[in-house]
Amino acid sequence: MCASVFTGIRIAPANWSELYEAAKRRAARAGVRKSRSRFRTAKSLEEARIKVASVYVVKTLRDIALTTPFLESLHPFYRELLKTIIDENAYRLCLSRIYSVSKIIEGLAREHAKEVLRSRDIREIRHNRKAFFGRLGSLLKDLDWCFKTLRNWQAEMVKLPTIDVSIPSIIIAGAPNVGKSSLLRSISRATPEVKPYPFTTKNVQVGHLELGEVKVQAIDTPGLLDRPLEEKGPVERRAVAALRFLNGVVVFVFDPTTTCGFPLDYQLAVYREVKSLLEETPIVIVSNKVDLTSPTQASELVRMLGEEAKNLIFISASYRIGIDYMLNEVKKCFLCARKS
Ligand SMILES: Nc1nc2c(ncn2[C@@H]2O[C@H](COP(=O)(O)OP(=O)(O)OP(=O)(O)O)[C@@H](O)[C@H]2O)c(=O)[nH]1
Ligand SMILES: [Mg+2]
Repeated sequence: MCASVFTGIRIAPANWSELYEAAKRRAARAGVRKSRSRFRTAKSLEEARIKVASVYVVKTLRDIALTTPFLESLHPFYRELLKTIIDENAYRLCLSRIYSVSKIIEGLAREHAKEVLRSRDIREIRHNRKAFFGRLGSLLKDLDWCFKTLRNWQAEMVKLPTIDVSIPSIIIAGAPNVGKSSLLRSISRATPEVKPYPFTTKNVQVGHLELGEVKVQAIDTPGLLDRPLEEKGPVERRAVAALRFLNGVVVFVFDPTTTCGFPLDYQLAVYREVKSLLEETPIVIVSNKVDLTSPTQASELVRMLGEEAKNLIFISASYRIGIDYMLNEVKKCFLCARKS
């Protein structure tokens, strides 16, 4: 399994003073070899304090700025996923501010260390050291909002699933509560939460399986509502990201029993919308909850789908009915997609 693009992130401090105090503690522990003159020892000591504090802060700031992924360097799927968590402009701004402040601190430390060495008496040495820590404090204070905001986003980012964008995916989509997570459970080793009410799944979730020789991943997505893309909230946009940017086959799930709480014409509108999002990704349509479905409900779905009903597969995710047949159809789609 590949490592998530969001692992190894340096988490931002809880607030500016956490970083500032840590730098001061490190500076206080700095030691120098004593020279014969008290004046020279004081100079070396204060210079060392400035160095130790600045090296620590600069490294921390750079680690935060450089290990938190740049939007542009991410695969479009992860970029879209990240956009459901962050405010794009603020994210870019904070990362670039954190980085530029690290450069300012570097220059400032150099300048103040020189001032310390140029000092004519002990009072001046201390004054220069204090001036450095004062400037350091106010620069970090200005980053306080960025630290807090970034830290909250990072906490969400590390929870995002590890999806290998280079291997084929079975992307399970549909209206809420139709049985998507139950289907993921029945075809893979994943154990996502299944509940008898809508909006249980809030994030994309991944499970692994083999289709013959081929290793694939199955992606369960949050339920989609019939509303335009611009009106979709972050949870739905995660499903859209998977549909638009992952390679593979989409399995669209209908629930003709409507025990999911969404009438068939509503589910059909969601289906049409999903199809419009897909460019070349093949789509397999399944009618779930066959164990509960009456003949009237089944024929109503067939009627509504018209021509497209010829490929409809009746399954039960809970009772594993029709699942092997469905997987075989999915496999055929993978093979077709690879040939074309
Ligand atoms: N009888 C029956 N119930 C099913 C079947 N598949 C799923 N269910 C039930 O339908 C309800 C919703 O199932 P989930 O798998 O959580 O549905 P979901 O589409 O993932 O729901 P959201 O994540 O909220 O969008 C649960 O009570 C399941 O037990 C099935 O094949 N037969
Ligand atoms: Mg679910």
